[in-house]
Amino acid sequence: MIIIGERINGMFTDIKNAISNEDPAAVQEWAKKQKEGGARYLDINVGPGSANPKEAMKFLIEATQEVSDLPLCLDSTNYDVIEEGLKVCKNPAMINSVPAEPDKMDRVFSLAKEFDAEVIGLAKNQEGIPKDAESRMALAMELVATADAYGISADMLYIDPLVLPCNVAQDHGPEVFETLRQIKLVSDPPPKTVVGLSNISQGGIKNRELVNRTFAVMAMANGLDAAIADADDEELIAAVATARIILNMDIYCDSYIDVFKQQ
Ligand code: THG
Repeated sequence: MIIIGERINGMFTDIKNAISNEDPAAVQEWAKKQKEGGARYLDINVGPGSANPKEAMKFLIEATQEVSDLPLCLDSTNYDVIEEGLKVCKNPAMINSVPAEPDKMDRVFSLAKEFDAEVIGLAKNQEGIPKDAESRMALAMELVATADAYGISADMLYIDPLVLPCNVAQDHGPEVFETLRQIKLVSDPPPKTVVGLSNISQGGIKNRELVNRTFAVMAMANGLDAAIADADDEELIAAVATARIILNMDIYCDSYIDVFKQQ
């Protein structure tokens, strides 16, 4: 499973302060730390309530790229902010994200084509996030078909079935796993899959890291390809590396956790 480091996000106080003080230190520290932890992409999110989100996005990207060559996952619901970010990315990026809504898909898939970017498509639309796997699948299929019409092949697309906190939406868990399984049957090649892992334990759940880790390996067993996650959680990384051995995705060697981090 590919780890997309979640930590460069203005939802965290140190990153929020870095933006308002235009001080890149915390951003760069997290860029380096997440790569060392095993992240293969870095999520970049200016957070809620940024006064100038376009400038903030550019600042975070430029700060990150001074110390890291990892591809970036530009995380915003404001597509002008995404576009501004794509212009300053050195490597092809990932756009995070687009729901299955025609006007938004038009904007995002056009940007993806222009900038050769991968795209995360969300299993939601104007009506919100459906509960059952069937309805999530209908939205996934709409995303795959629309992307194809814009010349974006399924392997450039990551479908996010959308993970909700298990203390408020416990009944969604099995539906998410079922969706992950069915997505691989949609097309050949199939789209990839991604989740926001820490969502599962948001909102005052005890043992957050254990909940995240357990969800991660269960989702991997159902075919999950990538997760926006805490690359600084060594036990999560160890569990993911171990699940890859058990699922026969990597060759066993005694130092497989170190090997996973360096891949
Ligand atoms: N899908 C996609 N993108 C996403 C998400 C998703 N991007 C954002 C989010 N969800 C994934 N990233 C995070 C980052 C942090 C947390 C959860 C998900 C988190 N933060 C602490 C909290 O809320 O408790 C903040 C603590 C603090 O303020 O210090 O858990 O689902 N495509």
